[in-house]
Amino acid sequence: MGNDLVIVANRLPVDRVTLPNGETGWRRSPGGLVAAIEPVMRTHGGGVWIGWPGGTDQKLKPFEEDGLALVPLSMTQDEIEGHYEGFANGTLWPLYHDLVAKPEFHREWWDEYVKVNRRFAEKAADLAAKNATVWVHDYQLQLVPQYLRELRPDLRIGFYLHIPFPPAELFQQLPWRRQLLEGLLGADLVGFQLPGAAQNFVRLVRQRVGHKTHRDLVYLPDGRVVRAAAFPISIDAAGFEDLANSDQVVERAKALREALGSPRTIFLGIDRLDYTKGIYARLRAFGELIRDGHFDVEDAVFVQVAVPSREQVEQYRLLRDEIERLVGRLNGDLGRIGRPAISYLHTSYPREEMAALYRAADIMVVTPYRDGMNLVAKEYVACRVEDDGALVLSEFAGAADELRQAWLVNPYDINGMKTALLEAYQAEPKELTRRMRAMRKQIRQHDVKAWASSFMTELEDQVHTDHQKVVR
Ligand code: GDG
Repeated sequence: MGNDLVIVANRLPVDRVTLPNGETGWRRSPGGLVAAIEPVMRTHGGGVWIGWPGGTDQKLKPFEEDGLALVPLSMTQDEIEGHYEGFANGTLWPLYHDLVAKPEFHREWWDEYVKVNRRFAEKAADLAAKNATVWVHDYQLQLVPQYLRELRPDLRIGFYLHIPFPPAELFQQLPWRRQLLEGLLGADLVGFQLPGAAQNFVRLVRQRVGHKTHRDLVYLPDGRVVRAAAFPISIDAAGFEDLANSDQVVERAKALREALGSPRTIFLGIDRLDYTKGIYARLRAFGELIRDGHFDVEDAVFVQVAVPSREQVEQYRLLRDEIERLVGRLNGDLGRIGRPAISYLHTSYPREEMAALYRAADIMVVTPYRDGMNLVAKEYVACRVEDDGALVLSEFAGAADELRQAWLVNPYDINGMKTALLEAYQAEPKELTRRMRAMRKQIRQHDVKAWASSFMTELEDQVHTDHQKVVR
């Protein structure tokens, strides 16, 4: 007995909610990952998902939610601080995002990271059937493939990194660089958002671990072959389109415009409040356009949704203060009574409200300094069912590789961003339609289901190839 498919991710795909009777219940988390993986689980006869449920509750038993079999893996307070807030979000996150913030290296964080990765691997080893497939997700769990391979050499193991994988010059700084590379090499297939990331990985393996490599393949001394390749993640495009077309969302989008005072143009930003997302610089650029007299608050407003994130981490608290100071200053300098230049919301919203915001906004502004993909940009495009609206997108988001018809910007170049914002503001409807049509086609053809199934197909083929090699 056991499961033919095991998903291992830092978080379970559910959020804890308090029910009206005071008891704890669960609600499916928003976000595409679970929607993408569910069909894959179904074709594998169910499968099981291992993840941290949040909090330090030690007593949670495996449970089922919405037909998904979930196995909670609890963490102690020390593990949360060392593994999650520490090594994952204080070391790896800034390092993998081009040093946008300074990564901290602490040996005790690393020890917790190792411990937690080992526990995830042991749990997956317990739950997987003979020759089962295990799909491990993201930077919090890069050692799991290796530990799992040691415990269960029969498994086929896939790993997918949702964030960028940095060039050797940056990765090299990590005191534990070799261990992390060896951790990933436990997988048969290592997936990245972009081809450049896969190349970075293969190059580092050659340089730092000394294995032979050829193109996207790594040859291990024991005869195993590991493949590194790009699988750009996407969204449930049809789902967003249907949502955007629903009466409720159409009505809500109208109401939002009116609530904002029916300006000619609504600019929109929606991001986790994270220093990689470039929120501060984009608001500055917008403020300067008003100050320079290109438009005023009657013509244009900026709605910025900043979704609370990692609030226990010091750098995130500082960032929040900086952004909120800037918003206060811009509204004080540029706003009028009943007309703030920036409508700033530090909160998260249900999916319907997100879709209504996407529908209401004329210009979506996505300006990360570095982003694995950025799904918000793709969701905006999917919701533009009238083929209008403009996307201003950072060249340094993975999404820029596919959404070539966006106004692409370098987020470090404030003047360049101002020019792009202004061009989008002044663009003719025909131009907007031409660009949006092309982007919508791309998103429709490359949705999240295609992403998940191409990863699974490659994973199965990869193991098959190894097997033939051994037989030969
Ligand atoms: C990481 C990588 C990569 C946000 N606020 C609300 C809400 N969201 C949803 C969005 C979108 C998702 O969260 C955010 O995804 P992003 O891709 O924009 O950014 P990260 O959170 O940094 O994600 C990233 C991604 O993983 C996937 O591989 O693209 O590069 O950094 O789907 O819609 N959803 C709801 N309410 C909110 O308030 N319902």
